[in-house]
Amino acid sequence: ASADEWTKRSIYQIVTDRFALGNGSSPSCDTSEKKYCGGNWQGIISKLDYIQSMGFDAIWISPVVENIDGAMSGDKAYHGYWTQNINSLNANFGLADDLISLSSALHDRGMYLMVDIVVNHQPQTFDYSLLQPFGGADCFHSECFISDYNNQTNVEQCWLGYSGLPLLDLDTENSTTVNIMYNWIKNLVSDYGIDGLRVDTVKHVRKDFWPEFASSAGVYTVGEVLTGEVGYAAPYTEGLDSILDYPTYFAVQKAFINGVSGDMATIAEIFTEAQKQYNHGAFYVGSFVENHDNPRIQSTVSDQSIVKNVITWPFINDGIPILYYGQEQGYQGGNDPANREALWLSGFDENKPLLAQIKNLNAARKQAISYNPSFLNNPVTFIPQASASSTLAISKPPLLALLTNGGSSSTESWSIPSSAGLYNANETLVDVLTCDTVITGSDGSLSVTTSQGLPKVLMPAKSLSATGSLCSTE
Ligand code: ABC
Ligand code: CA
Repeated sequence: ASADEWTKRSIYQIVTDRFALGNGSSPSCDTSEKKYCGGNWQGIISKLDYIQSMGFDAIWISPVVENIDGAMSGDKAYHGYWTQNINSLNANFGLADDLISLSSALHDRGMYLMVDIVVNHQPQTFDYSLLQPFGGADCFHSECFISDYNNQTNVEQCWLGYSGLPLLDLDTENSTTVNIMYNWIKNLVSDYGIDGLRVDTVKHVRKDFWPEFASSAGVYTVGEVLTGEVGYAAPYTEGLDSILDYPTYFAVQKAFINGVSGDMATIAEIFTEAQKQYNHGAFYVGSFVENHDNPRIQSTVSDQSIVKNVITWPFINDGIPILYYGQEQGYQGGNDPANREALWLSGFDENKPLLAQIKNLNAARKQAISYNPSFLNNPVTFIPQASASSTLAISKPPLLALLTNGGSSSTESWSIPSSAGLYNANETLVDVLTCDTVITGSDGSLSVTTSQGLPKVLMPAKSLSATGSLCSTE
């Protein structure tokens, strides 16, 4: 599927080993052991109802290719990022038929499959011939660990990891190697009916490698460029369709994770830069507030009002929302590996408060897309607020999101002047997270106050369908 087709979607990110088992069992899973816990592709198939009922219509799964079987520094490759052979599959997750079944099960439901892929490196083994098809030291850049993130050649041609856990850096300057990779991705996508790719370690491969990689893939590509700088990330939106929106992720973390001491206005500044500097604006970015490489929000934040505000962000901006599995269950794991808890241990409880909110956010976005034909091409604007350090008003008609980092004991106010031109006089707006209503003033302006620091996502009553699942008026 193309980037434009993906913009309508909402993605649920899965660590395959930690989501569900095909046989329905619930083994214990100690994340600190860094071992396989048993999750597999059949397990995902068995829980597609759970994912779809939250409103997601795409999943992103861990890398699928065969990984080293042994341990590196005592750790196993349960995450899938330690490729041994790009031409075979990771048997811990299933057989080729299982992956094909997952892909068709998704397509039968009108859902998309996004697969994580790694080009940049392979783990070091005692026997180079195990690394297929690149079975020789000369297929890799010579040994040097990345030591200077300000030196782009060092970032591209030296190795990730360290001597105890080295990742051999593929020689992506060699045309034979490069062509193998272009052919591989073309075949992988067609063999398994893949609809999109999450591309790992993009900034560690020269930029001009990516355009032909993306065209060989022929589907939406979203790259991981781990940086807080919009200017550094921007050029990568030329070669791939887009990138995971890490710069805004960091701004969101700073704004909310520090509570009221964080500055909400920074989110608007960084995101506005992203809209300006990225190819296709921010429309094709993957927008997220948690993932498998960073501590979960609730590892440091306990105030549920703040959590609810943070979780709202990916669903109300220009990008494609991505939710990291376990957020809906209120998981609290810290840094890798603690943030990769087994989801089956939650019992897939569908009565959790955050799950209800996520369902509403997905429904609101879908309703906005169908109500306003230009919703997906209309960039969000931030409406200046008097208390800009603790509040944010984000407009993307018919949505207006009001966020705050004040926390559950704060009272916050937003004022939307009539000059913003958003509303008519005396118009009824519905907060789709609670179904409460507010009415605009006689000049079309809007004043809203909340007492518990909760987020609001307002939609004009006229934009909601009378019978839909979202605060139906009948
Ligand atoms: C293993 C163990 C861990 C242990 C670790 C040292 O080794 O499991 O317990 O802590 C996979 C596995 C990991 C595993 C690694 C290493 O492999 O998932 O569990 O960790 O073998 C991608 C994937 C990631 C994956 C790999 C490797 C790469 O998403 O899951 O890890 O295939 C760099 C890369 C980035 C990579 C990330 C882990 O490391 O660029 O692609 N992720 C700075 C640098 C970044 C750097 C980041 C973290 O630090 O600029 O390049 O990411 O080291 C901002 C700045 C940024 C700065 C951030 C932190 O702050 O602007 O520049 O990032 O403000
Ligand atoms: Ca490299």
